[in-house]
Amino acid sequence: MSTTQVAQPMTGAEVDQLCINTIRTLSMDAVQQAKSGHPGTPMALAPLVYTIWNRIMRFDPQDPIWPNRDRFVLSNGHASMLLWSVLHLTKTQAVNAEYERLGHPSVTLDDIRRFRQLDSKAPGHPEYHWVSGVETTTGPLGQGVATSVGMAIAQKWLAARYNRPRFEIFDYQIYAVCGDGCMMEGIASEAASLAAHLGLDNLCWVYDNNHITIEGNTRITFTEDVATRFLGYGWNVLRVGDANDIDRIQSALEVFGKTKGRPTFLILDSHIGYGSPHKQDTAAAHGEPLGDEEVRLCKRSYGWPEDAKFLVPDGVYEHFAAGVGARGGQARRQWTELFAGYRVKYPALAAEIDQMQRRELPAEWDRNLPVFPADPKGLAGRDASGKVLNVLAQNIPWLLGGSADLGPSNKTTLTYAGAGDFQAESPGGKNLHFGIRENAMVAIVNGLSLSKLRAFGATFFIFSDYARPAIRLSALMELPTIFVFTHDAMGDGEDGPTHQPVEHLLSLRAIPGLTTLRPGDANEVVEAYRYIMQLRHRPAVLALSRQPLPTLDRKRYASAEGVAKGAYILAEAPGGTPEAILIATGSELSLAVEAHEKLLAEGIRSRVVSMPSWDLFEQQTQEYRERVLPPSVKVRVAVEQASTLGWERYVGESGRVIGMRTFGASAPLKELQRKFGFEPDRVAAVARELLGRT
Ligand SMILES: Cc1ncc(C[n+]2csc(CCOP(=O)(O)OP(=O)(O)O)c2C)c(N)n1
Ligand SMILES: [Mg+2]
Repeated sequence: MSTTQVAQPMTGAEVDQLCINTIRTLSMDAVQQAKSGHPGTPMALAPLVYTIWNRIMRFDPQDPIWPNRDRFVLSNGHASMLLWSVLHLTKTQAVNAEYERLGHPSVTLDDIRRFRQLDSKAPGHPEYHWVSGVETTTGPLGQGVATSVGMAIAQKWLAARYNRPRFEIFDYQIYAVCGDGCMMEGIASEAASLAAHLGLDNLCWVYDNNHITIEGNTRITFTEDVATRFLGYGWNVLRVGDANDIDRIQSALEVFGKTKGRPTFLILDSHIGYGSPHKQDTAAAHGEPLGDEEVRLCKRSYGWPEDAKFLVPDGVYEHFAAGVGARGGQARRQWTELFAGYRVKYPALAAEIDQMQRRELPAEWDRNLPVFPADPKGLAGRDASGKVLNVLAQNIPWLLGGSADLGPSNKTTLTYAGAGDFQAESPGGKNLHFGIRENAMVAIVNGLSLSKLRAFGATFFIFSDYARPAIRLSALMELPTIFVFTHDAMGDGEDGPTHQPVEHLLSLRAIPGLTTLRPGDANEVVEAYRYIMQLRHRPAVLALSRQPLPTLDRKRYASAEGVAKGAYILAEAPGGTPEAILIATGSELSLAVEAHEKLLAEGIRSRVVSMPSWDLFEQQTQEYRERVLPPSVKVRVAVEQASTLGWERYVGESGRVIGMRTFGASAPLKELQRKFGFEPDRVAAVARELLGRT
């Protein structure tokens, strides 16, 4: 048979099969051409993805960011060819970062031919922000399913706030597909437990139960009873015993659609590498090309032209257009009409939805932000943060979030009247309770953000380690998420080294695109939030103190507005030409100021640079950076209760870093400050020593 001679299908079943086999063969061909990738799972799950997309989902390929679309998450991101195939076959349109439709397809056949190659819109794993129609970046197993829980929470919250009688503005569903890997990852368990607790009946996970992972059959690693586990969480558990039975799959998905009060877990028994005579049901089908000969044999088993490559037979595009295209298009048009009526009746709410979709802030979002008067006793970073968050959350209706069971410690609880708790029976609440689930928390915050809510998550800074994988994805996805991490150094003294971060600042500073801020007093906290809130495509981390920090006298020292530049001259040397520069962040800022005053009294001209954010400072012009840290001033001392690594770039060869080279210890903070040298006298002494004035 030549490539064009596929017989016109006669029956509905035949055309279904033709579409499914197109997904399979595109996937095999792309992997073969790239000489890398994962063919087996797309071959097995093509019927599932076909059924979800073409029979069930309300998704309009013409407008992949229509707010009320159903969401599809491919948590087993290695099977990305499933997504590239279906985005291509549905002719899903491209959208840019400003949410404008570009008038060309998101994934072309050429992209698929160039699967995994530079600049192809068919990369190795699904990448949000790179390919339109991808709802979230996946690849690190477990992240996708956990993120889908955030999407489901978002839908519930949006419905609670915006739906009105006869105006169901938000009623979409979330589908996530996952494999054994996702099921084994702990993050999925955290997320599944919370999803059931919250009764998220808008959420369906389909588990590809193929008994295969990279090292072989799961009998060597994974023998738990997954169904019982999910029943235990409180999910509605369904099973379809044959991944090729699309009618059964459809029925199961329809049961999901009718299930109230709990999420649905559909176990789908499948055969990895389905149709491959030598590789089906083996780990070999997971992550390597099948080989030319095996590809030919697979195509033969599908009744496909054996030598055809990247073939989309006649009728396939049309069938997707008649399925998801027609259904999604109609749903979107109806919604657009509904929303026009809503806009007339509820203009203020409609305006909120518009702003949220564009990641804009409402007018006067920063009104009533506090200004803290000078106070030597001062305020803890976390307390200042709590006050600011409570103001912002009242000004910005769609700002919400919570903590991993540390709300009272993180001071992230929204306490104003009407803030409310998000629970199954109160889905309009703005206080989320993540429980002790830091891993899932951040993925869920990502899911909220992908749904255009402005979301924050909080825990102790030390446990950012548990949250890091999803923070990284947040940066990779360019999401404006907010992470509030308190107890940022040795401030919780007696808790000891298990609770005292050392390497965490450096490790977060190393994540590209993530803005990390460690404000030095209450007014710097305000300015940090002011900066963060205006971010549209970048996540931010706030590292905040547990203990009170003196509120600096901003009449004597520079305004805290300098925070937005990452570093600024807080206290200047008399005459403006310093002999020494003291650089500090967070709780060490007031130490540096005290040391500066001591040096001044001795006639030593020092300058204090407050440096809450390396990342923001690096974004400034060279001129500004050299004004703050003039290259000619070699005597520099940096003070930070964290790993010293990296500070060389600011203190230079002849500077000195007062920081942590070991873990902390369990003792009252004062003793720790003495033991580890975080005292004004020591800072002054180091400066004197470097100046040769001992
Ligand atoms: C967190 C994480 N660990 C490891 C990997 C590497 N990895 C990619 S796929 C895979 C096996 C996944 O098995 P399964 O989910 O059953 O996928 P299947 O082969 O059945 O498609 C592994 C270990 C990963 N992507 N993410
Ligand atoms: Mg598997």
